[in-house]
Amino acid sequence: MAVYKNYIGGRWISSKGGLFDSLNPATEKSLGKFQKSTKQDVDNAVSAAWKSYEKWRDVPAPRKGEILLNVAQLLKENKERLARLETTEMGKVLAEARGDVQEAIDVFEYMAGEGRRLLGSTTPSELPKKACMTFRQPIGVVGLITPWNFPIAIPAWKMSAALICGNAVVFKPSSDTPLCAIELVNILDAAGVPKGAVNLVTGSADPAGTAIVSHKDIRGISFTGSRDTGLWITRNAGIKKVGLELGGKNGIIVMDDADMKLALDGVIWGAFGTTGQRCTACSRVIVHRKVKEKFTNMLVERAKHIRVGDGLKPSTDMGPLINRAALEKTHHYTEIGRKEGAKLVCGGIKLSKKGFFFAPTVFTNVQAGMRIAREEIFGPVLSIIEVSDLQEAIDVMNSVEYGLSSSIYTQNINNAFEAIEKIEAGITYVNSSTIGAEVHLPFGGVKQTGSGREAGIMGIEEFSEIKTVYVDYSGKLQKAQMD
Ligand code: UN1
Repeated sequence: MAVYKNYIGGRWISSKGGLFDSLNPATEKSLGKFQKSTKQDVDNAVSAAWKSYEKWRDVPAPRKGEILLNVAQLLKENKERLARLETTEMGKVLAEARGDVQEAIDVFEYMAGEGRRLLGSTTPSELPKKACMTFRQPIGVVGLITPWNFPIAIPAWKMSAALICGNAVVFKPSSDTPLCAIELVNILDAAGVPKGAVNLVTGSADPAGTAIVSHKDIRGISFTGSRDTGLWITRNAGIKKVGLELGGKNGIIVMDDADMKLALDGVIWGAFGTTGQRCTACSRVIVHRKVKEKFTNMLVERAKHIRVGDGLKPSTDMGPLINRAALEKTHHYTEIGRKEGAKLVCGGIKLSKKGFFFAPTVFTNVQAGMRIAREEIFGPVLSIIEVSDLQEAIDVMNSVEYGLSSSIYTQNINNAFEAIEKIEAGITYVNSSTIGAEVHLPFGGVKQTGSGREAGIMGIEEFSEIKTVYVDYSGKLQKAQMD
């Protein structure tokens, strides 16, 4: 059995904390042993990162961009291999795993271009012969804590932005997908990212994640994961620059004037793509009462025919859940839904195979206040909620504590713009599903979904500090607000 190590200061190093396994969720077979990193490992990674930072910071940003472009190129050359590995470790179907690697390629290309921008601004002074401007500067050493559901793309969003801004990184991936992280770090190394600029420590939230969050020499944290962990981070990070991308309870509104077939495709993809394990997954369909019955029938018919299995098989539409705990949690929520009085019309069962397979599940007669309609399940469970008009649909959409993605299917432009204006979410799609974010646009949410935006130009904001500069060339003391 292969044993994989941490990558600290450009060397592969064992931890004294012991080992853990990463399992293929479709077969429950181990893919290898990984380091259970300790606080000492994190300390070592932070020291190595600071050492490297001193040099990396001073590399001209366009040159940094060339290295990021090399990363994109190597990801392209390894796309198929990485996608297969990702399906094996994370479970998503191969076509989606390819998409995940493509998203990483896209963001490294985008951020490479940022190397020739990283724009500051200039503005006039209130005084003569005085220039006012801003420059972007790195934060320093940043901690990146990433989830398993996009095990290549999400680390890539964070790393590409962190590196182009001149930061050095301590990277802790989810314990469910350490092998994808190792592969990504290998590619960064081969592309010419200097030793120590990216340091990898594998292992669990406690002690490795905790040590990163509370580390006095880490100046920024970027985290994607659960709301509870996000809350813990806000309480324990101290005064650091923190970006959080937490949960979602994303809805799709289907109006009575919607193109039903198009809406159906969007709902199926949003709810059951990645086995419902996206922050952006659709877990609520908010449907106009005039079309509710028709739409429900169409939906159940499609959901029943989704082929669940190993994501490597071309015949599979939906892969397994990530682990046994996720399987139990999803099952538990279907029990909660039943007890709350929702009507189970499809699925609701664990599939009797090896691996963490759960049937695509649909509930009707769901009330907006029920737990299955409010809490993030992160599995293939969809709730159908009936409404009478657009206003009620928007109220239901906004009744949850999260606000990441949202969508409306309608042929009426007034409905569309009303929804864009009134839905409380970081992302609204019109006539498209809740998933499908592109890397050059901001990504993130409102309310309990978190703070900050990733990707695009906003990703640069997250990983840089602004230096304000005044240059007085008058040759005398000029006093702002007084002269
Ligand atoms: C996530 O689920 O955390 O739009 C990220 C999408 C993907 C990114 C999802 N491009 O669903």
